[in-house]
Amino acid sequence: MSGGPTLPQQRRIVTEIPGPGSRARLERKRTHVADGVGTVLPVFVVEAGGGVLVDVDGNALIDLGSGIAVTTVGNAAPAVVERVVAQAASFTHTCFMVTPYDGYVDVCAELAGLTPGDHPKKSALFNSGAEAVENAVKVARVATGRDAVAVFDHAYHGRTNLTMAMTAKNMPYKNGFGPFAGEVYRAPMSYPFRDALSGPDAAARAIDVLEKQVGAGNLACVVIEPVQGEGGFVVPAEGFLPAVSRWCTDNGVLLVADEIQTGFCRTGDWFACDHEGVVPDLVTTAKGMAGGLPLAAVTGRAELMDAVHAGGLGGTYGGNPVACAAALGAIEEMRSHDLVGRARAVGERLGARLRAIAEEHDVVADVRGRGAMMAVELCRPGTTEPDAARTAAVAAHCHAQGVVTLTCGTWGNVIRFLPPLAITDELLDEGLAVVAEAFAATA
Ligand code: PLZ
Repeated sequence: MSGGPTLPQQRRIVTEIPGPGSRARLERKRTHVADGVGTVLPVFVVEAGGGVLVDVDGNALIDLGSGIAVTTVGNAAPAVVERVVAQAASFTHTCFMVTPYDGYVDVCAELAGLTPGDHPKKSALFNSGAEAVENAVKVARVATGRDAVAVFDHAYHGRTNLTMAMTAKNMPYKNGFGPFAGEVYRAPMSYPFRDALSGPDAAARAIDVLEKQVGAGNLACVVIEPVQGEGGFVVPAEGFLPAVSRWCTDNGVLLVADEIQTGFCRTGDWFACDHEGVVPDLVTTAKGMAGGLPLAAVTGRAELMDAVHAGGLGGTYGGNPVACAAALGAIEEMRSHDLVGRARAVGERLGARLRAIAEEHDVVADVRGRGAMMAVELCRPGTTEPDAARTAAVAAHCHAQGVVTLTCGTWGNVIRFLPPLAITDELLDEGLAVVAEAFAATA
């Protein structure tokens, strides 16, 4: 068995989904895995490559979710596999805080070059997105000497205690898990479909809340996803991010861009902030950066990153050598296959198909996104009333037909598309044909 791009890039359904092999394993999962850990589509995967997942029953599924925006370079991408195998064979761990190695420093050097802005930058590496966000807040608090953290409606920043406080949605992320970390304040987001405000007007509304309810002088940082992920692929109106950024600069508040979902080519730029030329003080990255291995980073202005005392940042596994090798492989794939350009092309294809679906089905109230990060929001026709039931039905139909789609949104009424950028046009078209069929079948 071998995954990677040698795997035939075709959908093949040979049993019902999930098939008998997956159903038997699901029983085992119920016995041994905590019920709190859910699964979107319970087929057990045995190999994967490019834009295809193969399950234990021999079904080949089209992946339009990239394991939540992770396998941007494709599953089991050659440069990732090659470097991971070589690194694992030479050494798997030393702990960078004990005895360092090149891979960690190489990743930090890449991050300095790739993230927005050409000022001197430094990075620290971690295991997960949530951990990166936590550390960005730590850096911002030490660098500014202030406590308060501003986040936005619909935000998602993780599941740890501080990041739960920063995440907006109660179910399933926060319910019963409090008390949450203090000094986290929420401002209204620019959400053009729902507020019809211009970017500058939405920024003025958010800034007014922060000035009146928190006070600029108390704020260490404003943390924002430049395009929101879990919250519903909300793209702020043009001018919103630049205005928030300017206000931060004028008030000594650090702007932290959470690019964990948007970063590394996903939106058709290296980073979503690049689209409007916004240069954040700190950037958090994870997901797509390392082609499937757990790696995350905080990258920021050198003087801010260096405000933290020696030993103040770290962790046993942060910047693990195998994960760093994977990141260097993933970045190599992004460059050699021009995945920034590919994300734009995938976005055009996706956008055209989704707009065609919207023409035919008035339950689709909004089509939005950027690059290979596109979504449809479903509402009761002619209203902005969320239709989560129809959303779930469309997704379930896609799953039964072997197309992995993900939902998101505060009201659970958004279907998001974030295919691996290694997906072929044919496979993408076939996946989207199934999505169109799903809208018709659930009408
Ligand atoms: N910030 C913008 O998208 C992770 C979460 C899935 P971790 N999003 C997927 C789930 O249900 O747990 C995410 C993100 C943004 C932070 C995170 C957190 O990243 O690597 O999951 O901790």
